[in-house]
Amino acid sequence: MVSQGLSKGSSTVRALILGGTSDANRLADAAARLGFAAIYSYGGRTRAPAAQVLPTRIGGFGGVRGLSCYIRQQRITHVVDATHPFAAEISRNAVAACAATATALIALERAPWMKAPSDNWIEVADVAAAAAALPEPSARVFLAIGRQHLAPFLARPQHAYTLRYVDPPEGSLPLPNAGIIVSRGPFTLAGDLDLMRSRGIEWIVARNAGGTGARAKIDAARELGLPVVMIARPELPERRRAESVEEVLAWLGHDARLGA
Ligand code: 3Y8
Ligand code: NAP
Repeated sequence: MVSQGLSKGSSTVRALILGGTSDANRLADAAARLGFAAIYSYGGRTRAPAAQVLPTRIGGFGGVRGLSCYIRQQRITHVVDATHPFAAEISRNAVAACAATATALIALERAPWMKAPSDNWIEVADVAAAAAALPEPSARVFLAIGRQHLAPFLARPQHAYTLRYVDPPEGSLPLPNAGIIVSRGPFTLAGDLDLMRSRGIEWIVARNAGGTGARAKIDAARELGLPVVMIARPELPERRRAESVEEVLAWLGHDARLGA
């Protein structure tokens, strides 16, 4: 069910939560419990996103201008960017739209995963560099970066790829030699160990998402002694940041109690 209006709550705070992550979901549940007036926003990337306790909107806003209009029309007082660290465009738009409308903004941003001494990571700047980092000889590669940014791997057709999608694939396979697992996270260590063993995985490609929902493959790779090509996060503009739901709630609650 998608509704347009914000949930009822303190008149001081009217929050827009840019979601799509486990952290955003935890924040939304807490905000609903605490009675903040808030609305949850998905970009509309998946067919059936997880239902939220908060009223929810799905789809783009129409760039910075569209987001600015939305903020004004809905009388949003606080924007929480709880999107994924690689969702760079919406995050940049949120910085610009909040500046244009003088709206308070905070990012709920989980810390990146840090390489442990026993990890075998090849750290690269982006997806193209990740494709270039794979070995020349044919290998069995777990390409755990979804479905949107696979084109660079067309230049490395010699590998046997295992992909993991949220929704069933439509149309032809994106790579000549690819098997697709349809599974939405959060994932488990046992599940990812089983996936890698049963498919004889030799390499893993991952984004440095941080958080817990996607880290099972990193722990599984360590346990199996497999190399991980780790893609660094995109640069984002300066903005206020929090690493915990509690910090964001305090930021919202502080304004709510003392008046914005
Ligand atoms: C639509 C909402 C929850 C939230 C779950 C987190 C964890 C599981 C791990 C792997 C890596 C990947 C991908 C991933 C993870 C969580 C979290 C996270 C990575 C959903 C969701 C939406 C999306 C969008 C989707 C992308 C894709 C990326 C799959 C819902 C399930 C690979 C990121 O088909 C597509 O177009 C999918 C697109 C952006 C990246 C890509 O390029 O394909 N996430 N993921 C959100 C929206 O519309 O606004 O459907 O319920 C949310 C989650 N995905 O329920 O606890 O919090 O990070 N998401 C990556 O890390 O590279 C999977 O397979 O190991
Ligand atoms: P993106 O590239 O940063 O954004 C592209 C466009 O999609 C944005 O400009 C905006 O359209 C729309 N959009 C994205 N997220 C939105 C949201 N939460 N609410 C409303 N509109 C949104 O985004 P992405 O990387 O495709 O990620 C899309 C969603 O998936 C986000 O919710 C993100 O949290 C989630 N997610 C992404 C990843 C990942 O690896 N990128 C991983 C896990 C979850 P307009 O310009 O029209 O406003």
